[in-house]
Amino acid sequence: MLRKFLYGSPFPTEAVINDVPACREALPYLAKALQKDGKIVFSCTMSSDDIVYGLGEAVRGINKRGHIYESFNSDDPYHTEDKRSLYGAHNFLLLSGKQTFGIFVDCPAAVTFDIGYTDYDMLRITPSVSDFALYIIDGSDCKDIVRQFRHAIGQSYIAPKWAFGFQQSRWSYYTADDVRQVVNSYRKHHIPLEAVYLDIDYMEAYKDFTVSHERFPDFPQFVEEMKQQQIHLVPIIDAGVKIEDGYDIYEEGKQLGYFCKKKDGTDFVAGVWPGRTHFPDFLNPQARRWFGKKYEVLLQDGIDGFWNDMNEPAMFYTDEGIAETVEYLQSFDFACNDSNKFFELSGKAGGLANRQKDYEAMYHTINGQSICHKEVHNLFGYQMTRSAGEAFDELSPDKRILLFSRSSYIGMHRYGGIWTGDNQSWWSHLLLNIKMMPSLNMCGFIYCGADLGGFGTNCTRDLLLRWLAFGIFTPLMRNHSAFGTRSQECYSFGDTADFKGIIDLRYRLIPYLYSEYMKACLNDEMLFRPLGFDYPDDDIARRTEDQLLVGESVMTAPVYEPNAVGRFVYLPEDMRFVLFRNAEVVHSEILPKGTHYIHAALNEVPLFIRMNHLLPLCPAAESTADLQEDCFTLLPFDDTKQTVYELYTDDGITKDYSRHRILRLCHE
Ligand code: MIG
Repeated sequence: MLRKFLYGSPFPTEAVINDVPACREALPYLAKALQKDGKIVFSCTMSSDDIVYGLGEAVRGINKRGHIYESFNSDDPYHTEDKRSLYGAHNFLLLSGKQTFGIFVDCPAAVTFDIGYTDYDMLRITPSVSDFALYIIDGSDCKDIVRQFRHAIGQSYIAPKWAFGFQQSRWSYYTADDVRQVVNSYRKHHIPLEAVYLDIDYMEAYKDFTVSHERFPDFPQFVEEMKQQQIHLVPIIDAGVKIEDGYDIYEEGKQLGYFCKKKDGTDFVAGVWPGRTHFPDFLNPQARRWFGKKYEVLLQDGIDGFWNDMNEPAMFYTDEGIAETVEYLQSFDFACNDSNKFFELSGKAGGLANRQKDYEAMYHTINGQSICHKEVHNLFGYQMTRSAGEAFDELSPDKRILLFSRSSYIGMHRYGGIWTGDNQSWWSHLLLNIKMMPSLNMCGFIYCGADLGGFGTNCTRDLLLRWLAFGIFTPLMRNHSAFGTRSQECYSFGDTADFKGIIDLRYRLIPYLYSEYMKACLNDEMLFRPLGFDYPDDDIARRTEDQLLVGESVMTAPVYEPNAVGRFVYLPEDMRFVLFRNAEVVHSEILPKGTHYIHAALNEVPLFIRMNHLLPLCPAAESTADLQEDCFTLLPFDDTKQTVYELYTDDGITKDYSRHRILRLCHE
């Protein structure tokens, strides 16, 4: 049962698709009070055993207890455990324990979640504004509550099947020849590759929907050339539109009044990669439609995938911010002998980016009404991605287009997936990637993944191998790294056989992964689940955060520490331990419920097959187009017994999901 409680008159976020009537009953579970500052605070006592799941893209564990989070979409490339905000606002919590229920705070402005941070046994939720909706979801268990929530927010975006192939990215492959070289290297070593990403430097002066003729002469021809090699090119689209006379997007947006404004009605200006830009007013339906149509030029060039970046929106600077800083510098007493003053000075320049003051100075125009950006901040990336997603429904009604975004809000999951932004080449971020996946799935984000190998700082061979060994399970399996970091492609670390072995295994798993992915999208389920969701009565399972269930048949227990030769794994029931090397089974045995140390070398991938379940594998291939899905190897939990797996298949590209088939794969 899902109940909606209304406070004030909230901005329609369209996170929930049906018009749920507001409930007049007393609010269950939570106490409501007014804080001294006038903000409403909802609170409840948690028993020591309660686990709090949720918040989607956020730091720390699967159990969110012990920290304070703030939903305020932020471009912050340091995802350390002290952070309160990342790029998304996913305000869904699920308390599991003495009382089990879900909470969704549908508020487009900042919301604070104090989850046992101030007091370990208190949950306190404080929206920064007084207009919002609060949903309370009751159900029989965690899975049921998530299913109901997901039903309310609508079906998750469905990616094309080719987007389950291995993808390579870097900031940046500057020229067509750079891209060719990446493709040739992968093909030469027979490491599967499906897509190469174009980061900001493919554009002409960072102008959206342009392609540099100098670096990519005859772009449509190049897209075709790549297509011949079964490679998809995926260009980035940034939120800011360069201010430049003669640039059509700028000229049109300005003329039509489709850019965000300042209080005085002039167009708001912020500096991002192109220099000074305007932000399209994605919250305005007409502007959204207008911008979405712009993707058409790239679709016409043969492009069938996009990633939307910088849509928190990120701002490097504004003229107002610079003016303030200059004024500060001019009045600064450089002769002073006060170290605190000098700390303040060094903070000033860094403080130019993403200033609260700038978010407060920006305005949206919706149905002729002006709304301060700060009140609706968390919707910006959502509405940018919706703009593209809705345009694709018109421009490409039959064929699925790959689309994912950096910033998001619940509701955006209907239009695209997400990647988790600028992580680092740290072992702790591999673990963070593992822990984030089920939280994202709870909020409807199923097509997602992290930058494998880590975005910032330099990756090492062992870290990349271990990260890929987890990445083979994530729908978006993309290696991406930042400007200035060492090469991170799978052929950049000497012998490539180990990389090939792991990525080959990914391709062998694709039929299963795609099948489980589609079931999760179509039936409002989670592809990645914490163990506690399936084994709610097992206290150890409920506290295990470094192992995940992937679909119905598999449990993964990735190695995420340097120099490890294996790891301890907790089995909540008897399971079959299968170890792969070079994408082949090298060890397979049933292990009893309990804790085991399993060995897994750098070039090996362990996985576990659940009791009475079956894992189908197809032969390895270098591209999804070449997958042979008619000769499966069936790995059952118990090979002496009959086991069935129902494999969902469809053509992987059209949008008519009713034309799917269910193959009954039976081991006997
Ligand atoms: O300010 O386009 O998260 O994936 O490579 C950095 C350059 C802008 C941030 C994205 C990252 C991308 C980078 N972008």
